Amino acid sequence: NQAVIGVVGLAVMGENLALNLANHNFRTAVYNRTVSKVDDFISGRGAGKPVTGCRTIEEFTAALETPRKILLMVKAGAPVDACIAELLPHLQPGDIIMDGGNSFYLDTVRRERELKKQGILYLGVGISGGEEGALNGPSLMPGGNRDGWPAVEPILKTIAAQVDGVPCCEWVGPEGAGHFVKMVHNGIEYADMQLIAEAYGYMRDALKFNNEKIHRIFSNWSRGELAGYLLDITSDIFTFKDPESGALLLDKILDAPGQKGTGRWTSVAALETNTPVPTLTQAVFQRNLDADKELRIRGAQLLPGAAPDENDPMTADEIAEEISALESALYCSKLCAYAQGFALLKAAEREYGWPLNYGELALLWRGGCIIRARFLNDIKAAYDREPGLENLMFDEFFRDAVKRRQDGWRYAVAASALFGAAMPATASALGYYDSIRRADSPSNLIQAQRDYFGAHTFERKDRLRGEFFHNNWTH
Ligand code: NBP
Repeated sequence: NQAVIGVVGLAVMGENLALNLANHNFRTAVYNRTVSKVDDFISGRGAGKPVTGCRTIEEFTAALETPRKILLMVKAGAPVDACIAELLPHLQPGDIIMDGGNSFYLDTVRRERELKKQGILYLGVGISGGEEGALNGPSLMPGGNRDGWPAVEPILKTIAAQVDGVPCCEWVGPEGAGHFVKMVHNGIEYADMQLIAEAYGYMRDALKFNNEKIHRIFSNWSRGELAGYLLDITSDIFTFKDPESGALLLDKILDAPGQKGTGRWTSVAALETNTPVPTLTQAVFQRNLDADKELRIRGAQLLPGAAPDENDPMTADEIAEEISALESALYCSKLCAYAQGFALLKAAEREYGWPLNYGELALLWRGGCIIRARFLNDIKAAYDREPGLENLMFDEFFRDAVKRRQDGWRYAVAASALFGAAMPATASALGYYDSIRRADSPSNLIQAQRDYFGAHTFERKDRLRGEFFHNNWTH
């Protein structure tokens, strides 16, 4: 009774994925460095399911049918290399190793190339959806050595989230493409979360709405065009009471955000490939800035802010307008964040030769993952209309969507600036939008400055591109 697949690493993700596989009747062998976790799993959540607990690597590799299909779910970085080194002496050519962790995509490129030389088929599989997704259906972004795909395709497609009968799992591309796509997903996730938090901050600090009102607004938005998992959970968060005080739990949570680094990788990859992703990067910077609570407390004491007029209370119409402007700002900024993320995906083709199917990627993210949202259907439709779309913002549907909303977006950014209630990611998105629609940028001045101090030369508007000139500015 050989196992169809094996999972190495029984922490949160590995354990839930092993259960997901077993629940779909794939006999699953499991192994974990700390062997007691195997025993706990077999006698606990895995009891009565088609799982084979293995206490050594030898037992584990012997328990698997060939070619072996092994899913690594260990901490990203050195642990992945350690697991591969431990497995290798017990594998044979044609065996498949999948890394389902949040590995850095260039590590995946290196591992795939090294293992190919030994006949081992290596796949970097981006997995999103956290604990719940892992158990009930994650979004899966497999890439790497395509020769390994046919054997694992039916398994991965079965355990993935399904939306309208379509599994959120499709081959992404060669080498590190799967992990690259997962990384960009996480970068978009950072921006998405930050934009929602900024709308909350504006409602709380500038509009002085109470939590009940903010809850109603998020809950309304979550049923409209912004519908998606992150707004659902945001709305839900406003219903949780702190068991100790009875107050809203959110009000008790320290405003010092954590991060595990995948958002930062997205920004680094963007810088390395000269791809502007200001909203995604602003979201990472904002986590850094907000994490320094002490600095902000000192800043609050030392730095003067705006002095907004203490006007009469707003009328119901004015309040409705403010809310509608904020919703427009969130929609348009979110769209810019996706446009930046997809531009970075495009850079993977340029930089690494990984042609990606952008519409297909939007479908992968419709279920299972954190950024799942109704909106992704519109992105898929945009790439169906024009697979080579230069920038997501150029699509006719989105151009029209922004046309209808841009007044509200501009108002929200301006009002937050006047009030001094920072909405840096929202503002950066508007800056991105206004920059990509400006045929004449002020960078002629930058070129003049560079030529002035460093003789870096410039091209001229009245000459062909590629002809460079230098002016003697100091004669
Ligand atoms: P962790 O990232 O916390 O990793 C813990 C696992 O790694 C344990 O099984 C541990 O074994 C094993 N491990 C370590 Br640490 N060093 C090892 C080594 N040198 N050799 C062998 N095994 C080693 O687990 P997780 O939160 O389940 O996440 C797994 C992967 O999935 C990560 O890459 C994570 O970034 C990614 N991911 C997580 C989520 C999420 O929501 N948590 C979502 C999507 C992707 P031990 O028990 O012996 O210490």
